[in-house]
Amino acid sequence: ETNGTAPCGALKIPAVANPLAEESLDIASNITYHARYSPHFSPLKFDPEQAYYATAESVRDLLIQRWNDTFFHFHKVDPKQTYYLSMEYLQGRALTNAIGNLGLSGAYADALTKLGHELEDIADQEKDAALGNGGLGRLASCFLDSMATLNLPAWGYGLRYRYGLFKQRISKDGQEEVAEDWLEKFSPWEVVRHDIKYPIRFFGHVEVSPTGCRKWVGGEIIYALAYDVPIPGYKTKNTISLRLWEAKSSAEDFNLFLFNEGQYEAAAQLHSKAQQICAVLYPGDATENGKLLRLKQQFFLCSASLQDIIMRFKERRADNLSWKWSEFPSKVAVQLNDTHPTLAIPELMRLLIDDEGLGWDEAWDVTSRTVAYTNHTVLPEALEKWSQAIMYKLLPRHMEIIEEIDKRFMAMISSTLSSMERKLSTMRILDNSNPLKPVVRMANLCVVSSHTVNGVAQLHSDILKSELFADYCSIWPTKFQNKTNGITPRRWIRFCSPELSDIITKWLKTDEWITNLDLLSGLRQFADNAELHAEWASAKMANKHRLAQYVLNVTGVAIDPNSLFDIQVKRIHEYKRQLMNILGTVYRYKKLKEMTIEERKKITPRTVMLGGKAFATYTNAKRIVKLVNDVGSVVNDDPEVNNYLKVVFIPNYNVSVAEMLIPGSELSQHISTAGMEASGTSNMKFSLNGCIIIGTLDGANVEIREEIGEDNFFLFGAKADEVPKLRKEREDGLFKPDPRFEEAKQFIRDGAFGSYDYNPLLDSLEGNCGYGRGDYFLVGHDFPSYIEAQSRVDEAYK
Ligand code: HBZ
Repeated sequence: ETNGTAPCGALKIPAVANPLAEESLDIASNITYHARYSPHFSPLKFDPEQAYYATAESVRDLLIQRWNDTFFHFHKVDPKQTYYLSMEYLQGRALTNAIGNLGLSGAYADALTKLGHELEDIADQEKDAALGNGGLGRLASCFLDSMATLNLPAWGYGLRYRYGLFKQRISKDGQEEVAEDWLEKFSPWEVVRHDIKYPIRFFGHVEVSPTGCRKWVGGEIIYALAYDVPIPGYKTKNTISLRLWEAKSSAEDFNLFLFNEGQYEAAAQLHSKAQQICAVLYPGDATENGKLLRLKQQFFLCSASLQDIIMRFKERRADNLSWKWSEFPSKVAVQLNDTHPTLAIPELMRLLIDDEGLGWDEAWDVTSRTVAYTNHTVLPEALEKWSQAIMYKLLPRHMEIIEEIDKRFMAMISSTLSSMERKLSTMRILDNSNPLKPVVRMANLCVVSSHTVNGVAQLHSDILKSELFADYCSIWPTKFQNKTNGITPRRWIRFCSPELSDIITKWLKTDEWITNLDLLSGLRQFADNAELHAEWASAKMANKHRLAQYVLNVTGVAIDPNSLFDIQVKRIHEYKRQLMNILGTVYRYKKLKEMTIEERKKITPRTVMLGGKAFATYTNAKRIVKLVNDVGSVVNDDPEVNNYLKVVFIPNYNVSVAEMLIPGSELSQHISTAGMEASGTSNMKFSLNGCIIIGTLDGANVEIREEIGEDNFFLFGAKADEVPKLRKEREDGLFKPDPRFEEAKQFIRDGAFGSYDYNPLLDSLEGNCGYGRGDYFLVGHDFPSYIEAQSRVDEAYK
């Protein structure tokens, strides 16, 4: 079924116009079949929930054949496989995506109508699979869709967290976190593979044989069991796998004797330890226990995935007795999604040396030609460092291997470079500068061991080369690359905004743009076409109405679809500067209050929407969430101005909520301190949906601005290369705040939005507070140019 082979063995599988035609399958009867004969619920019920599960199962039937065909095809062809190792996948919902990728949206909608349901209501029943925090996790999921669509032989590996990212509830006290039970009933998209199970060791010690071979023994063994999720490509049969590991203890570890003695907890000790491993995404790591658990999770992912990868590599050469380990890097690419799966490096070395009997040099050659690392942050506090003491305890053999890598690396740079002494201390993998708490620098281990290191936008990759990894770049200049992030156009326009997509397809006279966004530039020739403008405006208005209804449902606030819809949605972080947005909104509110009725009538009405989750222990982020809600309560209830301004906090921002918000957006805010947002990906989603950007020259904003043109990007704020000087000036007491900035802060301090004490939050923008470095994120510096850019937006919108 293939018609040629692309580089790396990527396969061209011809698109099937109507896959159902060949299968002559009756969708409605297949759904009914599942409702009847896959009885997950009491019989004879077909309400939306049951209809969802039956529909999903009928879609899964269609995917299974493609999935098996894909597996066997690649098994036979044996191309180089890409393995994406990620602690996070923010998959969101799967039903609409799968049906859309199969080209069956219309057929399923019709079938469900026959059965008395609407596809949209049924799709709404699905819980988001939120096995990730934010951009990094969503990037992993977008990559899976794109790799499947590009017919690439790729696999994703991750963990099957019992509880994913928390559900955010908003009360009068601000954000509350509630466990999100995404598996409460079950997920119809996962298939447990009872035959795919690997032992994972923790703790124990290293034994040395008389011949000098080292072996890791003892400790505890937990099993990794595979759960596979099919990832269908768009308009192709290629259906790849996301393999999520679940932790299990073996029956032998259940102590029947103790249980019968009434010692129930002791009897099931290992069972409960296994359950902890995949219990939650990102367990709090403030305590030693929390750190140990997070490290266990990371190793669990790495060890299980590498054992699986090696098994597959061997399986594919079962008929060839003369294969060599040196071929491994030409058949296997392991991409590390940030440093979280760094332990894949020492684990691959251990498996090759201790289990497969390779020598150090051969194992190092294989490992360093196989592994590549993507960096997603330059924030020093986000660069992982693991205590050597914890590592010795949990992974004694890996710690030995890391020490050896560090030793050899030091020897290499000492012999090749002069006067490296000063840099050695920052380039080393082991950081022993604090003898009480020696640590392993995971990013350094990744850089030293990977063949390629990439940043996620041009500016970010440049900063990696000139700052964070500058010393390494001087010895390995070609190791560092840029790979600007991307998003899947299927989920982020085709399926979430079918109206706009149909218009684009109509004018371009092809839907090829859905797999090749370069073709969108073909719309330029119609830039002045009034008919296109009218169609576009009507699609946008329909999406705004849908969004307004959603906002009313979840917040009780009625918003006006004729106002400018201004949206900032992303994780709440001081560097992303939601605080600047809300201060600007407070300033706008104050000015509106001071205006006469006649003056107000000239104002562009605006609805400011903010959404995002704050990490549970991030105090200032939680204060920002509360402030936005408090400002909203006052502004929305103020009859003098609420025709001109509404402020809404969108609760529980997640992938499905984004799919609702983005199509209805007109202005989106990407306003991080320059140099701090590695890329951003929602900026791409908003732009794709015809939304204008207000933003700084940061991350992928820079490249987006080049693509969409300066007139579609309201630029403000300091440039990345000015930031250090501005911080220094602040430290030296040379910064003079703009009176508008002072006015907005003072209005809040005076209690305009209630009695909650916002002084600690506002103090972080002054003096030497916040990060101990006084307005480290330069809100005060950028505020005046931000306000002015917002005024330009108001004028342009008119
Ligand atoms: O990765 C984000 C970056 O902030 C964003 O700029 C970029 O577009 C995106 C994809 O490249 N980073 C994250 O989302 N990071 C995390 O979620 C994270 C999770 C666990 C950590 C540290 C960071 O320990």
